[in-house]
Parts: sequence; structure tokens; C-alpha cells
Amino acid sequence: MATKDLSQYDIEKVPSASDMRFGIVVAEWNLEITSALAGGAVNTLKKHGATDDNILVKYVPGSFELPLGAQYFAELENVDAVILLGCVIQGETRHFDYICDGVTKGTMDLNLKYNKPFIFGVLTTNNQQQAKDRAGGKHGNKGDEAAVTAIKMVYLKQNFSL
Ligand code: DLZ
Repeated sequence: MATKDLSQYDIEKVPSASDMRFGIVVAEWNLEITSALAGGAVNTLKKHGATDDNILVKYVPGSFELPLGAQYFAELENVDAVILLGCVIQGETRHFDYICDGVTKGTMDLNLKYNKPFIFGVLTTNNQQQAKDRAGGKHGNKGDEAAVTAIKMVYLKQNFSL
């Protein structure tokens, strides 16, 4: 099966983000990859109208800490959505599974606890090359995809409130 290009989307279907405020939490593990994800997310938010003042970026040590970092955003900052960016690469032990389980469940729990979008922008790959391919490489950038998802979900909620 062909891998989706994570940076390809229908630009017409993305609402303006000019009145939206975003938090981005970035894991420091595999920083070369995660900083590329963050660059993609910030650029995409700005492309759709978000201002620098309304994009807040914070770092946590690893992907396991992403949900708590995102919760700090929910409790301490006025944001409409939080994007969680990390990269977990399979090693020789089961650590990969525990980190992936923790960050996945943690992210879903935040969505439902705070009733706002917490976007799962974590690469879970078998090796470094697969991660590079999805952080601005041949399969696009998961940060772009995460940003578009965040905008669409904030817009969805705003429309329910009308
Ligand atoms: C410990 C660890 C390992 C082995 N691998 C990764 C990884 O590939 N990606 C990642 O984001 N973090 C990794 N970590 C760190 C954990 O996420 C976490 O920071 C530590 O277990 C401390 O809680």
C-alpha cells in the first residue's frame, strides 16, 4: 500500500486560523526529527492565518512526557488546541511499546477530559530513515498534517458553538 504524503491536503477545505490560538509540545528525544515536525506545524498554522503571538511552543524531555506537557497548556494557557509532536523509534527492547501506549492513551484522555483537540503528531517508526521520510522527507511532514487537523477540529467546535 502506498504511504500517504502527510503534507498533501485540499487547501480549500482548511478554514482560516487567524482567530485561533495553539500550543505545541515537542519531545526532545530524536530532536532532529521533532524539530522538523515543529517547523512544519508552525509553518502550516501560519500559512492558514495563525499569528506568531498565537503559536506557543514548549519542549518536554521525551514522548512519554508529551501528555503532561499538553495538560499544562490546557490548564495554564488559553489555547484552542494543543499539538503533540514526538518521534519514537523501535529499539531492541519493549520500551517502544510502553512509550507508544502511554502517549497514545494519554493524548486521547486529554481530548475527552478537556473537551478540546489534542492532536497526535507522534511518529512511531521502525528506524531513523522512516522517521526522516515523514519529517519533511519523501512522505511529507507529519507536523503539517497535525497542524491541519488542529485547525479543522477547532473550527468544528467553533461551529457547534454558533
Ligand atoms: C527512554 C526513551 C527511549 C528508549 N526512546 C525514546 C524514543 O524513541 N522517543 C522518545 O520520544 N522518547 C524516548 N525515550 C524517552 C521517554 O519518552 C521518556 O522521556 C523517559 O522514559 C522518561 O520518562
